[in-house]
Amino acid sequence: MHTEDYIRLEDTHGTNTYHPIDVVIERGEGVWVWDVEGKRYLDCLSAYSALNQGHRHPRIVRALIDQVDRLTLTSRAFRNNQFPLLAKELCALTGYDMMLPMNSGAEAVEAAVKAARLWGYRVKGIPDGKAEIITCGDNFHGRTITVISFSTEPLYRDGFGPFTPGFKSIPFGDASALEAAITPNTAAFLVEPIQGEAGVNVPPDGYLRKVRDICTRNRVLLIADEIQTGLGRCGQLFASDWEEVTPDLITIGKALSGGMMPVSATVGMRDVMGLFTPGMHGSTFGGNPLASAVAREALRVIVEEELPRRSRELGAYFQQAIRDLNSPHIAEVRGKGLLIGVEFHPEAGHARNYAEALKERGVLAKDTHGAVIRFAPPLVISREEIDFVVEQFAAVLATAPYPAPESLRMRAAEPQPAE
Ligand code: IF1
Repeated sequence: MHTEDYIRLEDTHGTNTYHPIDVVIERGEGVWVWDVEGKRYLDCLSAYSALNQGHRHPRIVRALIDQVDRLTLTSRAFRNNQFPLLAKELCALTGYDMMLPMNSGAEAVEAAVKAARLWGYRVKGIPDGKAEIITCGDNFHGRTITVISFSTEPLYRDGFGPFTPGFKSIPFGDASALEAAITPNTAAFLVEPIQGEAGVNVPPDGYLRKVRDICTRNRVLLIADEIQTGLGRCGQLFASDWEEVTPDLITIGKALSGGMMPVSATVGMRDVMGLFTPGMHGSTFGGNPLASAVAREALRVIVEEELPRRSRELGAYFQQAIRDLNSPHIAEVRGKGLLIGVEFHPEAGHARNYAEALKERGVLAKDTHGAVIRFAPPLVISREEIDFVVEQFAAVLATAPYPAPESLRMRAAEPQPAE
């Protein structure tokens, strides 16, 4: 079968929830992937930062194979010998007392919402059913009904009501808006340290420090969603570390398994996570021994291969190399570590055109919200491989008409396709 055969099958039998770049990948190793025609590409998306350790990191593959040959699943009705070790090691690494294991990122966010509400009622004394959680405009935290209940993106919400109540939205990056939105019934503030899906939106310096102080003064839990920004992606273990902020709860996912399988967790101190008692939460696969063994090795790789430091140093190098292109098409280069967003001027045309052109030159990157291309390669990328990406990007920019013809402009009327 060829590329078009796979595309036809997927479009016939797979629900149409994405507008993917039409490359059919069959093998991956490190930063490279190969399509079914044998063509090689450098992966600059890392499955939305689930592949910080690169495709099929040998140590994580080995951990997967060793564990799958012994035990894959017990459910939490019984105990296993891997989950306790993951719990201990994740808490030691993050500095928290307890963790709740889940599978998808959205499930970790849902668990954080439940933990915050439980704390609001049991500890803060909010009247039952009145807990409020403050979230940010342009957020992305997942696709479940409760999580899209606080999305501000019509494309993610329309047609799926009625929604879960108890959420209030404020502008991202504005600490005074948080102070103004807090009421005696506010249990928590949920925020991404950098908004990934919104287009790599970096808040003003000091924002996280300010919201930390506001939450502390008002007895509001600070929940950092580090599912995309965490585990080295932004140049520190967690993006919150840049401002030396310690959230009350952190959600973690994606690279927690090195891209092997869905593994997520919500971590926090005992005064919050200790409120859960048997029967209050659960998951068939949450904390399974296979996921636990894989996650333990995925974390060891992040620490021992110094991926946060690599991300910090190579991210600065990558951003500067793009800025040095001095392209008239580019309005801004932003981000932290190896989470980089390149925003195009409207006259440069839809970012999708640049993603398609990069694919033709062996680089896989993805546009988001029409005007931004995200460059987020695995953190194991080398300087020479970054140079390859920049060279292809320079060649694409050199041949892209500027201003772009009307046909290539952002079609604001059309909803921007989901990721
Ligand atoms: C899609 C992007 C979207 C996340 C943050 C929770 C989750 C995500 C900060 C939920 C997931 C993924 C989901 C995927 C595309 C991608 C994404 F932001 F990374 F670009 F959608 F916005 N918190 N992000 O980024 O984790 O349940 O998916 O494991 O849904 O299209 P999940």
